[in-house]
Amino acid sequence: MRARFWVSIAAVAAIAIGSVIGAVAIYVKDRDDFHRMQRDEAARAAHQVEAVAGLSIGKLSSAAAFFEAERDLSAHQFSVIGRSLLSQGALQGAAYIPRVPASRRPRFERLRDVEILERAPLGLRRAASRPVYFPLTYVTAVATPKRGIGYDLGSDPSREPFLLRASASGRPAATPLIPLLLGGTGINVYRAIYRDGAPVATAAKRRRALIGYVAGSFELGQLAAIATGALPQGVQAQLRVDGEVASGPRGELSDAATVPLHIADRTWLLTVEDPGGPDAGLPLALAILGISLAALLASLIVGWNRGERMRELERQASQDSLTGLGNRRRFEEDLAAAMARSRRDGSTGALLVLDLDRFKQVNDSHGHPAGDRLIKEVAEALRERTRASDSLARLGGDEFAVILPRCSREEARIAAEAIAEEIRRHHPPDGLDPVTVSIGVAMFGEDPRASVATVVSDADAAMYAAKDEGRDGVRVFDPVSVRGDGAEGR
Ligand code: GH3
Ligand code: MG
Repeated sequence: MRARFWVSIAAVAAIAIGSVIGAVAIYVKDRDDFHRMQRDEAARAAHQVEAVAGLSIGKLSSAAAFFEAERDLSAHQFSVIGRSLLSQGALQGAAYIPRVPASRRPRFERLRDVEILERAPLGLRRAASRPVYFPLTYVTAVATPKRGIGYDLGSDPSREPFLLRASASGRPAATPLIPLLLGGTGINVYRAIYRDGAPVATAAKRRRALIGYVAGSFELGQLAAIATGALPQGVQAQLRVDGEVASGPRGELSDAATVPLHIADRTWLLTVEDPGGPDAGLPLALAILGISLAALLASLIVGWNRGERMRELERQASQDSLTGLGNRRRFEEDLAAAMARSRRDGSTGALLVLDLDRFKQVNDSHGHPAGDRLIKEVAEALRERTRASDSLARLGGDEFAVILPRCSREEARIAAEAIAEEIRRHHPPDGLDPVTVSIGVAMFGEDPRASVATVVSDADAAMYAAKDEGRDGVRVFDPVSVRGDGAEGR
């Protein structure tokens, strides 16, 4: 029973552990799927930003090529190509500065919405004083008369190193985040312009061939909007550059995907946090269900085991361990119950008390274990000779009791004779001699005042009478005769 109990508990534990493992496996798979999806979302958004920025940097190259060819263009050709670049968005503005003696004022052409003044502003003078042209950003004053203010990017210490980097490398160079001249925060990307056809294979050659720069600017808000626009609704995007959060929520995003984002020669980081997250509901429900089921089964098994143990203890407490028959306690309960039943239905029953004859001799001659075996054989013979409704008990030593409910005095006598005959004829194995038995019979149900004790004592008296009569016989107690001497003959 213990083994069965522990096997059941192990099975229940396996259910609980299995459901938890299953739940964890489902959750891990969900989480992996979610992270893959989130990484894909981040990569898509980063590519979108790179594509848009790449397009603008490509336009810078077109503008650079335009300026490289400047020397070979007439004012008219300059104007036609310049307008075309303007309409494509590759240029915000262009000014044709013919090579004229320094004493003569340069002539400006007004293109699109950039106000270019006829009078040389501060920026131009600076530019003219350099060996190369630096981009000039112009803003128009609102006051009348409108005066433009030129700003020479090369004069700005936060921009100049990147202009120099672009010219030295021959590739577009991006600034870190800076305040943009036209408002907001963002980055500038510079591209060097080299004299048309000049050798640019080495840094020294590039320095000699340099004639100027083109610049593009990217407003941070627009970059962030491109990334956000490429993401599903509700997904948060954070842009980092140089270790700082440039846009999006501050601080670390939890359970987020981060991908690199390249703009010119600078790498940004795009971190994306999808609020969806892996679905923990199903795995949680599975784990709870499994554990609840296991807990329920465990409590049932423990309860059932306790019941089994109680029944086993009860059985042991009322059973004779050698023969498996009822013991004296059980016998007294059975007799009381049988007497109560016979009082209820007005029937009579009989108690048979049996004692083996000269049993001591068996022990003495063949040893105690042989005596034990004989006691078991007698118990077996009693079982064979009685009905299922009869109660059998071993009262101790070589003494047994049989309760026969609903039987008359005569029927009791016949049953006792049959038992005596069965034992008499029984040939035990192991070379033991057959034994005989003395049986005393007492009726109950005839005298309503009789108690368990008096019926037992009546049967005992009858049994002792049988012993006195020479053993191997049945005596039925006769209540009419004097107690103690009341056993009548067979
Ligand atoms: P009598 O005919 O007068 O009954 O003689 P007896 O030898 O059977 O004597 P009695 O019934 O008084 O004694 C029964 C003996 O049974 C006493 C004891 O040595 C023996 N005995 C009691 N319990 C056990 C037991 O569990 N196993 C064995 N082998 N012998 C037992
Ligand atoms: Mg005896």
